[in-house]
Amino acid sequence: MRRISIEPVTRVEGHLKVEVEVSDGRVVRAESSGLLFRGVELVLRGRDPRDAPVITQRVCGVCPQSHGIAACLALEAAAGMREAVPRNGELIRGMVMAVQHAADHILHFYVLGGLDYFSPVPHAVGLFGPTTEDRRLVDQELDRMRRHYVEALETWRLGQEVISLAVGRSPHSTGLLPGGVPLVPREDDILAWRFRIARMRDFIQRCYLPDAQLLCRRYPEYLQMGSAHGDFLAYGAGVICDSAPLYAGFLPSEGELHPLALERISEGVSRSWYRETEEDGEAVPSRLEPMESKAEGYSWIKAPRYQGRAAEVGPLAQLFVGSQAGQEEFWSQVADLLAGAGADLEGLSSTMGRNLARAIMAWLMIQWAMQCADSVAPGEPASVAFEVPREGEGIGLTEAPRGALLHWVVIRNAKIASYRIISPTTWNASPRDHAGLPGPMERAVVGLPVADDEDLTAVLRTVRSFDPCLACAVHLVELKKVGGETR
Ligand code: NFE
Repeated sequence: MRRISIEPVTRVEGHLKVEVEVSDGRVVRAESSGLLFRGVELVLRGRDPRDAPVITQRVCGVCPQSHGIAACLALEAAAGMREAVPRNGELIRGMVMAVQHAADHILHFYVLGGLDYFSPVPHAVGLFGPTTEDRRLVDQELDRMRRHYVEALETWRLGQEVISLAVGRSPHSTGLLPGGVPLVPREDDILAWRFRIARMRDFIQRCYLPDAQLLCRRYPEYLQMGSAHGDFLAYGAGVICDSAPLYAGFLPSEGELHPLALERISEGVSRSWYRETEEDGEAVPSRLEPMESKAEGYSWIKAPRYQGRAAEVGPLAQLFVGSQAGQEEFWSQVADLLAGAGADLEGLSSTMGRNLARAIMAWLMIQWAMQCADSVAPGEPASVAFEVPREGEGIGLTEAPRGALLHWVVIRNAKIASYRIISPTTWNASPRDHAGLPGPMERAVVGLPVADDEDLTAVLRTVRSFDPCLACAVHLVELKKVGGETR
């Protein structure tokens, strides 16, 4: 038995450690550790509720609009005014969200996880390329990938421009406010968005989808390994827009889609560096020296569970849930794209299936972004005034690029009394729970081959197929004065 630690895992956001035990050339056990903690929820306590979309966007520079939108949805729910948000506001939010997904997925393929298979720099290894000699693209294909890499960066920038033009700037947009988007869109605004979305759509169709399909055909065994055992959770679009390619529900590996029931969500801390006790419904961290404070702990990430199950979230979950909940039109597009990669839905729960699902979701989302832009009514307002309620409680559910995102706000005396975020990587990279059940990423790497007991290529490819973001995954820390000592 050999124990190997990868710390930090590069080409992911934030500080992730993955430790595996290897025996007879296979991973037999794994632990995923979030080694970064932050206190955004505690920063929010006692503040004006309108600060929530501004501050929670600082959780992360990759998916800030998801946090901004989830915070707005939670505040509007708490104020009982979700229905009052003008249709234009919902459409612009929908467009921003969809463009963010598409841009972020492109980034994963060409800059982060995709570089496990090809490199923009000839013969590069490690940070800029595969850590292995397992390179199967021929020179002509590699040249094409390199050209696409440069185009990917330009396309990513186009996405940031759409977001900036619609909601102020990116990252950390100023125009995501409760009540809607503070803009009366003109024809030329809509034209400026559409022009850029059309170019993004072209890139995804011409480059990203064929490239993702090519990797599936070149590395078919990665469509057969790396499953997290197939319990999937998705929250759906959140914004009220027609034809969003995102649906909500929990799909257990052995059964049919359940409608979402939020009371089935729990957050465990038995292996996380937090105290087991609950205060105001929140687990509080134990002390600043995490390694010493809880011997069995190994992560700052908590362990969220749905009905006790370690659900996987993200594009793969969005596709599986969507395939059960969506209309015919949704499914026919997806089936064709899977076929082009030599894949099918039944076997898609895998390392490469995650990457392919991400490309397919980018394609569906960019089309939806265009539909949203097309539906915006020029000259009509996109927001209404938001009155801070004295008392209230609200939940905002949406899909971030990496999956299901929840914000929950409690307002007392017109101030934030409590704020809770459960973000996608908290689900995917969660540690074991009190029952010993590993998180999805920990399960996905068990059984993977490790040549010579040391070649971790398959492990890294699988970890990065989740596109983990540790900045998003860990949120809560609370320092307490105990007997004059800060803990
Ligand atoms: Ni920091 Fe995020 C996304 C959110 S991941 S990137 O997508 O929420 O947990």
